[in-house]
Amino acid sequence: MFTLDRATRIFPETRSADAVPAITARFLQLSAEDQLALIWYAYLEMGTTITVAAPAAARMQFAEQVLSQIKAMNFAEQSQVMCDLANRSDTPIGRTYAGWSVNIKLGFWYQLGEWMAAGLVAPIPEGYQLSANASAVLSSLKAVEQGQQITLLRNFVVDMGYSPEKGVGQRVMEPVAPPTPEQLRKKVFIEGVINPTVNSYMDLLNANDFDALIELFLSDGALQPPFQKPIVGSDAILRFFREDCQNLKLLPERGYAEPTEGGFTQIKVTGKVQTPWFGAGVGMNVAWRFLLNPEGKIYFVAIDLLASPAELLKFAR
Ligand code: ECH
Ligand code: GLY
Ligand code: GLY
Ligand code: GLY
Repeated sequence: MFTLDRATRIFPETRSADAVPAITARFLQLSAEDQLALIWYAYLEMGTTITVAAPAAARMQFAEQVLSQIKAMNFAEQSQVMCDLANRSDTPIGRTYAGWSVNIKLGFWYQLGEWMAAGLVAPIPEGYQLSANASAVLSSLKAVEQGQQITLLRNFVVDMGYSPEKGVGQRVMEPVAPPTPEQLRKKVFIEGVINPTVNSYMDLLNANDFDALIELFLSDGALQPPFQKPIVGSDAILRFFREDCQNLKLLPERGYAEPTEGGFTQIKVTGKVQTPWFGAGVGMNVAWRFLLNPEGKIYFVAIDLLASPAELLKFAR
């Protein structure tokens, strides 16, 4: 029978973007000042080719109090707050920050970035010199695909702040919007795969219909996001969908299905994903690796950020 550990190893030829964890590890060795400056330069440079969407107001209300507190500080204090976040120091703001969902964290930094550009929040000092290591990390970041660049920026932001024990404490997340009405939903077409579970997975996630989506999973099923450990059990997966997966656009292109042991079916699909932050501006190349039980329920699905576009066409086991 399949164990979770074995399930994670289906389609072992799939090559994910190793550059992301490698660059993240090097980034984490840098000083807080270098980290902030590096992100600023990377963010400015990205802004010349892609546009980040302003966060929805519903999201910003959760960060508002901390943001106004920071806005009222002098430049030295503001720089200190930002360094404390990068250093993961134990401060009240660091603790509040750690309890926010990914999108609130991103919205918070989006606002600080706007204020830095407008001169309302301490800028990166003019003429700041990145250390040699930081320059090298920045060059590596600039050299990878845009989908990998935004994944790196997102990782950097997620890792900041202070959390005593990861995952403990109440999560602060934006409200879950109602799913897309039936008549406005679109259906995906996946070349080479005709599987009702896989098609429903894509269509329901695209419609933000998380309550129906979770019914496709076994109660002890698992979902593994890119570069993360599997999220196990339908309660935890549903929480993840509601907290982190609103308004994604899944654009699967092609796939390959085959029976495997115990009456299970393994299916690999490749295609693109868009995040609401960048819309059609960035298409991330991804693979979904599904393992379905004999009744067609999802026992496991991994989402991999692919190493290169060439991976979109690889379907060998
Ligand atoms: C400034 C300088 C000081 C320090 C900082 C600054 C601000 C930085 C800012 C950064 C903003 C970055 C953003 C990044 C967004 C990235 C989004 C990504 C989304 C990927 C989603 C994927 C979804 C995959 C999934 C699929 C499934 O089937 C299941 C669910 C799931 C400059 C001030 C910090 C503002 C906005 C990478 C791949 C397909 C697994 C989710
Ligand atoms: N190949 C799409 C990207 O740059 O992410
Ligand atoms: N946190 C996933 C996204 O919307 O980009
Ligand atoms: N602006 C990105 C979002 O609303 O998710």
